[in-house]
Parts: sequence; structure tokens; C-alpha cells
Amino acid sequence: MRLPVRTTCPYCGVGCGIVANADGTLAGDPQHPANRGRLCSKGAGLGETLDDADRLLQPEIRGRKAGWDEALDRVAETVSRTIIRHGPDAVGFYVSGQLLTEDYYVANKLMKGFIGSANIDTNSRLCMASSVAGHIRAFGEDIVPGCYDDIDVADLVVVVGSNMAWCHPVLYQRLAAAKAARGSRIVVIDPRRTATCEIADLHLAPRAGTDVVVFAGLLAHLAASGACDKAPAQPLAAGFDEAVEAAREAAPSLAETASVAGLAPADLARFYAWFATTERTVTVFSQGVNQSSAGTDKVNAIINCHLATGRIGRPGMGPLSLTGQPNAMGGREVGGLASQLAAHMGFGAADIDRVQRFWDAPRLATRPGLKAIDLFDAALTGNVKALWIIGTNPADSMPRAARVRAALQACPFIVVSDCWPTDTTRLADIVLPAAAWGEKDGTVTNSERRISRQRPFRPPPGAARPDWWMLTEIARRMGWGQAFRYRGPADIFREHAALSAFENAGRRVFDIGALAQLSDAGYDQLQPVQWPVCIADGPKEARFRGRQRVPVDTAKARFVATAYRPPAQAADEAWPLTLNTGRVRDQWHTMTRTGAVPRLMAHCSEPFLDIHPADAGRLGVADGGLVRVESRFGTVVLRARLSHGQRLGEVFVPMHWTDRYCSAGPVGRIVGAAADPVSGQPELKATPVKVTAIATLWRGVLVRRAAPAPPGMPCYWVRIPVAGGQLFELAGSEPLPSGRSGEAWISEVLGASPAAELVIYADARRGAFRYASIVGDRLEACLFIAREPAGLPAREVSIAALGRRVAAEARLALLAGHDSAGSPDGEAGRTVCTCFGVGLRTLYRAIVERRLASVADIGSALQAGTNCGSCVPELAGALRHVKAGTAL
Ligand SMILES: Nc1nc2c(c(=O)[nH]1)N[C@H]1C(S)=C(S)[C@@H](COP(=O)(O)OP(=O)(O)OC[C@H]3O[C@@H](n4cnc5c(=O)[nH]c(N)nc54)[C@H](O)[C@@H]3O)O[C@H]1N2
Ligand SMILES: Nc1nc2c(c(=O)[nH]1)N[C@H]1C(S)=C(S)[C@@H](COP(=O)(O)OP(=O)(O)OC[C@H]3O[C@@H](n4cnc5c(=O)[nH]c(N)nc54)[C@H](O)[C@@H]3O)O[C@H]1N2
Ligand code: SF4
Ligand SMILES: [Mo]
Repeated sequence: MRLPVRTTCPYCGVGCGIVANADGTLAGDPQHPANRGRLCSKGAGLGETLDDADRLLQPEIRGRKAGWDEALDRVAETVSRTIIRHGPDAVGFYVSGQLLTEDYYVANKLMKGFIGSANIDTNSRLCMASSVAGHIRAFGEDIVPGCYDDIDVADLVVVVGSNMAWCHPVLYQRLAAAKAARGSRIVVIDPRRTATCEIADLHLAPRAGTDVVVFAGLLAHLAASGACDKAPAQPLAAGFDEAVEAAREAAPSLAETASVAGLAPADLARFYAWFATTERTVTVFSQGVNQSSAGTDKVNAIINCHLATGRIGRPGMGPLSLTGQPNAMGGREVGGLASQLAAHMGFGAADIDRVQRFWDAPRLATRPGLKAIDLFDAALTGNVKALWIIGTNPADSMPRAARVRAALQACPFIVVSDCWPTDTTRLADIVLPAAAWGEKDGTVTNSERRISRQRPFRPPPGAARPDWWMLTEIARRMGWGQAFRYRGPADIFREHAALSAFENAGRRVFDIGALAQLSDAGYDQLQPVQWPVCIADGPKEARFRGRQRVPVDTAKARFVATAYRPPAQAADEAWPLTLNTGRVRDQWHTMTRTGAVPRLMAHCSEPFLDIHPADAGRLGVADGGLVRVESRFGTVVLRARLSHGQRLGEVFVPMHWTDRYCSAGPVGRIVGAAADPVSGQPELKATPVKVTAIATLWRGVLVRRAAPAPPGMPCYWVRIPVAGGQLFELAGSEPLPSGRSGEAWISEVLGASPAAELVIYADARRGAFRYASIVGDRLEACLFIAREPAGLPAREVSIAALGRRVAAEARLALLAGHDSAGSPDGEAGRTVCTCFGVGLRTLYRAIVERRLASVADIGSALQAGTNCGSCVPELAGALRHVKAGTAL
């Protein structure tokens, strides 16, 4: 592979371009229109994820290593047998927005055209389904009319249910730049005060799940204030009167709207007035909108306000749904959801006929298949008997995770393709090693419909192979070789492009037919381009012209009347708190990639439950103390963080941590699965729970070189990868075993080999016990136990000593010294700036002592925030806290 290679980031839907350089470094691609050279902390840390040590390298059949032929034959035979005995609907695929468009296209074609069922659904069901359904209801097709440039030229940007500062950081930086350059106003609507609020002119923190009321109130206000009459002369979309009537019913007055949403009427009125009077308005939204039992209505309630004012598909105007995964949009293009057929076609008779002829499909699915929640239910009840999971980790990321795991165990045949071992691969009959980012070759589409190439710059390790290849090999083995005769991704892409144009004649906006003519070399050189795509005149390498904005045909568009429904399960006396879940800045989903990078772990190294201090006070919950969080579906134990950013009655837990990283495992264990009736997207942001404080008898820190989780730890634990090994934070509410079993426990936890020399330091009066395991002069592991956090050492001292030679006379000193004064992160505090390793305490100290007054001052003094910029909102927050005297 000839470097440099231009490719695209494998994380979020911003879709930043990346250059892989010949010297092994990665950098933002200055030519890519999505980022113009910028990368966030995750993108900038990608180089550190390219370690093959933990990768899946060979196919496995029930835990036994096998060759590709044997594994693929087994999959093909079992799927064929299942179809013969139980029919095509007994087979399912559960795929992912991590896949490239080419992988996705082949999976969809195989399932819907050849196996003959539409039982292929994707993790986009948990992510984008409500936006897809809302777009289809409003526009007749899944169209995102706007683009990123609209953010640059808008005068008002409304950010709904989206923590852009952490989840779409490069786009957030663009928004911040637009505000600085032209003074655009920003309104954030999120029940939590997030880092995104740092640049907001107004933060509305509505009660969870009340967005439909907020936007119904807005539509009613727009209608009453005459803002709708100013819409440009064009036929008004159908259903306006009904929508306004429904809005008036849902939000009869400002006072009632404010009361249902739990907002101050004056704040709400300010938002309505700004929206009504600002022509160039963009509304950005993501999971606070989609992941709701009213998700589709939320999407339409937002779009209604843009349709009513004619602010759509024009510069600086429109609803802009942010996609989560790198290729969430590509999956929608190929039709990877069970509710779509292919290429933006559905299950109408004409579409079925058209796709059948195009694919020459022997058994085209003629009705929608099972959506994610139903698919796993069917695996549990025995209706689905063979399930192939590709590029997603449902044992952790699905709601009611215990039920999903039971389904994986009950289903007779589970195949999982992944790059790393996960809680899902553990439950598979067959594991297939997939090529990962940097090795894969194909295309992805970002939130603004921009198709970019992901190009390989390193060979896959071991026997890992790309997903399209595995799918094609299975198709071939099942007798459909002719229809899946692809030499590589370019062949697949051309077919996908041709299908988008097939008998289209302007019926479907998704049309990339011009790209069906690409040669192999043209495909390799393809520049980022937005669909729809036509052939343009001009130099050969830039022959394709995309459409930045898609004008919405208002004659075809529809208003949707939306009535307010509270979350499917409301908090009550038994379950008094509402659990919200979401993301942190430096972790990606179930942590298969980011969890292994010590630098990314430093920003937030333990899972937590954020709770308002007043709720905590009532429940006797202390900051940093352990809590039991219980729902109707399960229980997890977490550490509490007191936060004024939470609403009273609402708590927040990040979605990332899994059984591989902590005793609590995934928060999906307690999250409910009530789904939106239109989109089937589960309500991941509003589960009623109760929280109980747990008395902590002891705390511990374990640092060791060996990786695996401590076996049978009878306590709370979190594993944190650090340079040279693993750090575990431990805490217990039961006394530790004593006597002989205590000794056995200690050596098991230390992972001490018989050759190890054990150094022990005990101060029973203070309840402090410290152990080190030394092999051949080098520190293998050390364990610290204390009654109080202050009795534990500064972690960085033990981490630094790991694997180093410890002189005999220094051993006791290693155990005795370096108390942490209670902060697990030592002198510097929790890392805020990952690029330069600047901690929160260092930051506060510098702001006070050196009188730093701005983010720029901090940059000159500490360098923090001057590289990727992901921490800038937190730097601004620290300045604000110091000024207000609320710094910790
Ligand atoms: N760092 C990081 N970035 C990521 C990802 C990641 O794992 N880590 N994942 C990517 C993916 S796949 C996705 S889908 C996106 C998700 O990106 P976001 O949607 O921005 O992320 P979340 O944290 O899931 O949720 C956003 C916000 O919705 C708020 N919210 C909850 N309930 C409500 C409500 O009823 N109304 C409103 N208005 N807001 C509510 C939450 O408090 C939360 O702050 O991020 C992408 N980017
Ligand atoms: N409680 C709660 N749950 C949530 C959410 C939430 O906000 N709260 N958010 C939901 C959302 S929006 C999303 S998108 C999902 C994400 O949930 P998942 O899809 O389960 O999350 P990932 O960790 O991204 O899983 C992707 C898997 O694919 C593997 N992988 C990466 N690249 C490739 C590849 O090229 N080929 C193959 N075969 N494998 C690959 C990775 O190693 C990883 O195991 O979680 C959902 N679950
Ligand atoms: S914003 Fe960050 S995670 Fe998202 S694509 Fe860009 S570099 Fe990757
Ligand atoms: Mo997502």
C-alpha cells in the first residue's frame, strides 16, 4: 500500500477525513470538507488503537480455532438447513452502522433477495430509526435536506437532545466558530446541562421525553404569531391545519406547556420568540429525540415547525438529523433496516417487482422483517433459529441485555463477525474475524449525505477478512455464486449505484446512478461527494457533482399531527427516578477500540451515576459512594457523582462499560425496551429506576501487568488500561475474606505465580493493607486496601513502578509511601485535555494562581485545548466554575 492514504474516521457520523502518512502517523485531512484537517480526541487517538494484540485472528467453531473453509461451510450448511426445515423467516441477520456500504449492500441483498426474508435489522434501529420514520412521514423518503454549511450561515441553531460537544466534536467546533464569527444564537434543549451548553445562549432543560410538547407549543406560537404566513410562496405541505390543531391541544397555553415540560415560562417564551423571528434557523437533533417511545413524533414535531415557516432546504435553514455511526447513513441507503427493501424503496408492489428484476432474485422478501427488539425476542422464543450478528455487540448495547443474552443462549445457531472479543462473541457458536478500520476498503456516508472512501493502509492481521467477502462466500456456498460474483468493493458499489438509478426517473431522491460508471481507478480516487449525484463537466477526476441541499418538494411533503405521550413507563412511587443513558467524550460505544487506549481512558475512567445533590441527600448517597441502581429488569452497582447538571428526579449513566471492564457490566441490563410504535426504536433514555446507597466497608486499588479481569471478585471493580498494564479500582460492602482464604484471595487477585515474592505492609489500626508481588526484581502487581479513599496511594506512582526493577530496600517504601490525599488521579486530578495530559486540579490551580481569564489564556499557559480542541467546552466550564466560586 502506497502511503499517504486518504481515508475516513471510523467513529462518528461527522465523517472526518484522515490521512495515513508514510511515517506511521495519522492526521486530519485538510482537503476533506467535513473537517478541513481537524480531528477530535477520539480521531486523534486512532493511531493508538492499531495494536493487534487483542484482535480476533482466526475463525472459531465453539471455541476451537478453525480454517475459513470449515467455518464458512458450517455457516452455509446450517443456514440452508434452517431454511429447508423452518422457512426463510427462521434466519436473521443483525448488522451495523460500523459496516461499509458495500458490506451492507451484500448483507441486505443476500437476506432480502436470496434467503427470502426481511429479517435483517441493524443497530441503527437503536440509533436512527425514528429519524428515518419521521423523514419518510414528512418527505415521503428518508431525506436529510440540509448540510453542515447551513450551520455556518444560520442565525439560530437549536440543538435538541444532542451532546455535540462530546459526540460530534468537530461539527460542534464549527458551530462554535460560527457563533464567534457571526454571533449566531444557540439554544440547547437537553434535560442535562452538558458540555454542549457551554456555548448556549439559552439552555432549556425539559423533563425527559417532553419534546413533542415543547415543539407543539412552538408550532402553535408560530401559527398564532403570523410567522407561518411569511413562508416563501410555494404550495403548503398537506395537513397544516390538523397539525396546528393537534399542537394547540398538546400545548394549549405557554403556562401549560411550561408546566408539562418542567420549564420556566419566560425561557420557553424567549425560545419561541427567537425561532419565530429568525429566518435562518437550523434544528440539529440526535438521540435525545430518536431514542424515545415518542421518537418519530418528536422528529415530526420539529420538522413541522420548519415546514410551517418554509425554512427547509435553503442556506442556513432546516432540520438536521445527526447520524451516530460512521456509516449509519450508508446503511439507510442500501435498505439495511427490516422496514425498508433497498435503495430507499419499500415493500410496495412496484418496488418489490423492481428490486426483484434488478437482482434477478429467486425469493424476494415481500413484507417487512423483524425489528431488532422483535428479532431477539424471536430468537428467545425459538422462531428465529439461526442468527448472524455482524459488527455490533448486542449483549451490551441492547436494552434488557440479560434477555438478549438469554436469546443468544437459547438460539440454536449464533454466528458473530467482529474484530475483537466481546460479550457477544463469548456467546457465539461461530466467531468470524473481521478486517477492521485501516484494513477495510469501501465507502461510508456521513450525516450530510456525503459519500467518502474508507481506504486501507495496512493489511489485516492473521486470517481476518472483510465482511463483504464473508457474506459473498456464504452466498456462493448456498448456490448463488452468479449473483454475488464480486471481485472487490468497486463491483459492489457500482451495482448499488445502478440500483439507486434503476427505473428511478426522479421518483427517488436517493440517486447515485452517475457513480455506477466509475472504473476501478475512478472508485479508488473517488472524492467526497454528496448524494444525489449527477455527472458534471470538468476535469476528469472531479467529474461528479453532488447536491449540497435537497430542495423539499412541499407539494409532496406532509405535516404530521403529533399528540403528546409521556415516556412509555413513567416514574412512580416504587421507581421514582428516571434513568437517562448516553455517551462520554473519549469512549466509543462498547469500548472495543477506545477502551484499550490509556490516554482516552484518562478523561473518564470509571462508569458512574450522575444524580442531583438534592436527590442524593434525600437518599443518603455520597459523592463517590456506591449505589445500587435497580429497574424492573435488573440491578447494577455504580459509583455516584453528585451533579447540579442533572434535573431533580433524573439520573444519568454512560452506555459504554461492559462485563469486560467492570462488575456492573452494561447499563443495558437495567434499561427498558419499550419501543416507538412507528419506528420500533427503543426508549433508551427514560427507564424508571430506584437508587439505594450502599455502605462501603473498604476500598482498594490493584495495579498489575496481566490483563484479564480479576476472577470472581466479590466486590465492585473497574478495570482501567494504563501504560504497561491494568489498574483496578475496587470497593466492597462485605468484609474481605480473612485467614487462609484471605491469603488465597490476595494471591489470586495479584495473579501471583509460585515464583513471586510477596511483600506485605499492614497497618491494622488505620485499616490499611498493602501487598506487592515481585518476580525477578520486577514489580508484577500491587494491591492496596484501605477503609477510606485517603488511605490509598496516588495511582500514578504504582503505575510508573509497574514492570520496573524495585531494589530490595525500596520495596516497603513503595508500599508505604505516596498517599493520594483521597484523589485517585493524584496531584493533577482527572485528565481534561487528553492531548497534553492536563488534569482538572492543575487547571483550577493555574486559573487561580496565574489569573487565567479565557480559553486562549489557558492554551498559552498549559497548552490545553490547543490541539484537537475537544476539551475546550470543559476549559470554559472550569473558568466559569472558578469565577462563580463553585470549583471543586
Ligand atoms: N464520544 C462519543 N461520540 C459518539 C459516540 C460515542 O459512543 N462516543 N457514538 C456515536 C453514535 S452511534 C451516536 S448515535 C451519537 C449520539 O450522539 P448524542 O445523541 O449527542 O448522544 P447521547 O449522549 O446518546 O444523547 C444526547 C443527549 O440527549 C439527552 N436527552 C435524553 N433524554 C432527552 C429528552 O427527552 N429530550 C431531549 N431533548 N434530550 C434528551 C441526553 O441528556 C444527552 O445529553 O454519538 C456518536 N458519537
Ligand atoms: N443504554 C443505551 N444503549 C444504547 C445507546 C444509548 O444511548 N443508551 N445507544 C445505541 C446506539 S445509538 C448505538 S449506535 C448502539 C451501538 O452499539 P454497538 O453496535 O453494539 O456498539 P459498538 O461497540 O460500536 O459495536 C460494534 C462492534 O463491531 C465491531 N466492529 C467494528 N468494526 C467492524 C467491522 O468492520 N466489521 C465487523 N464485523 N465488526 C466490526 C466492534 O469491535 C464492536 O464489537 O448502542 C445503542 N445502545
Ligand atoms: S468528530 Fe471525531 S469521532 Fe467524529 S468523525 Fe471527526 S474525528 Fe472522528
Ligand atoms: Mo448510534
